[in-house]
Amino acid sequence: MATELLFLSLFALFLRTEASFFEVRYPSVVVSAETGGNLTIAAGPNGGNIYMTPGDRGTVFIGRTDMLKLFEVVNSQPPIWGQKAPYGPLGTFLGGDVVSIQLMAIDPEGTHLRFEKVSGAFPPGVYLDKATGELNGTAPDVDATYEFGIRVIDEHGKYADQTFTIDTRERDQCKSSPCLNGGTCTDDFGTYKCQCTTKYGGKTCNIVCASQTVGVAFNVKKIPDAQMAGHYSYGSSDHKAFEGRLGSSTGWIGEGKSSWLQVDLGNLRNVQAVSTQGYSTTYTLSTFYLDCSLDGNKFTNVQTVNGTAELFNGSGKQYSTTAKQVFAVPQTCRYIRFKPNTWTGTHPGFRVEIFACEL
Ligand SMILES: *[C@@H]1O[C@H](CO)[C@@H](O)[C@H](O)[C@H]1NC(C)=O
Ligand SMILES: *[C@@H]1O[C@H](CO)[C@@H](O)[C@H](O)[C@H]1NC(C)=O
Ligand SMILES: *[C@@H]1O[C@H](CO)[C@@H](O)[C@H](O)[C@H]1NC(C)=O
Ligand SMILES: *[C@@H]1O[C@H](CO)[C@@H](O)[C@H](O)[C@H]1NC(C)=O
Ligand SMILES: [Ca+2]
Ligand SMILES: [Ca+2]
Repeated sequence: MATELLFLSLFALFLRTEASFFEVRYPSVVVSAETGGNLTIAAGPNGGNIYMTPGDRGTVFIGRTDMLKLFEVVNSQPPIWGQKAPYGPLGTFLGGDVVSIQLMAIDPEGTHLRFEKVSGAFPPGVYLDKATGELNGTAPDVDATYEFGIRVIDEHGKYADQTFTIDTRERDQCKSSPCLNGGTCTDDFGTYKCQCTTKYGGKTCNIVCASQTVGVAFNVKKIPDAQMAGHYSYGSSDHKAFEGRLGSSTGWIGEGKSSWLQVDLGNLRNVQAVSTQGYSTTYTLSTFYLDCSLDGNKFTNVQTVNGTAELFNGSGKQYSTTAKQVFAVPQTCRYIRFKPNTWTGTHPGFRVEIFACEL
């Protein structure tokens, strides 16, 4: 009895462990499926092969993966950097020069390549076209070496990295002697600066400052009304400060010597001359002083070479004549005050223009 029981229980154990749902046994070959979902295809021990052959245009999938495509990817060689792009310098470029470099790489399988920067930095202003491998742009005006790593990637995700450098050289923008009229040139980043001699201004010292109006004149009005102010103006309705513009049909009228007409240029300028016209037979300007200020608070008078306040001439009785006065010493100012000193008629009355260069 005891041996029977032992046999039965061993048999039950055997059933549980070896319980195949489906099994085909050919000598040495087993195809079996378990209830749990495992499928086993086993070839025999003596060099048994397993063949899976899809039909015409058929595919062997494992999961969703086409096995032939998978092997293509596995076997794909990484791209190869070409001879025209050896490790190292891609060239030396002068500031402002056009940079146009074709990075050369091929894929042994001939798939389409794309390019990516994986390290370092391009010169500012130079960009990589990721689809074509072109480096395009404009070289910066600076002495520098830019090192960067590029990865070229094929359609199978196989890649090769390469490090390159681009050298840039600062261009001497002073070489062409751009500063006119005795100006001194200083080379700069992508540009130059001119230190002009006294009478000249502008980027290339081409402007005669004493001929360059700031635009107070009535027909120009670059200086807005709000930038003109009068101190002790005469009368109430017309002849306000903003009417003191050269060529205006009216003008500014002051009470007397303590009056002034102020023009705010908006920024600091190299001021070199002024023009005035009287207002009418009754309101004129014979002589005047000029005050100059950097900040609208502290004013100093425009002086002669000797350091005394310069007395300028208006047109006096010839009230409609334009009287231009060029400074003996150019002044840096933002605010200019016209201070009447003598006049004919009852009150000083006049219209103005100012000549200056931008700094
Ligand atoms: C499938 O087979 C594996 C490996 O032999 C086994 O660990 C797993 O338990 C089996 N799964 C089922 C559901 O039988
Ligand atoms: C880069 O330069 C090349 C050659 O001059 C030109 O054909 C290409 O269109 C340029 N690419 C870009 C993105 O500017
Ligand atoms: C400046 O001073 C010199 C000598 O002191 C004199 O000859 C000249 O007339 C003065 N010029 C002005 C504009 O005052
Ligand atoms: C103003 O006129 C007087 C007399 O004609 C002249 O001597 C003087 O030099 C003039 N001043 C200026 C600054 O032009
Ligand atoms: Ca490849
Ligand atoms: Ca330069």
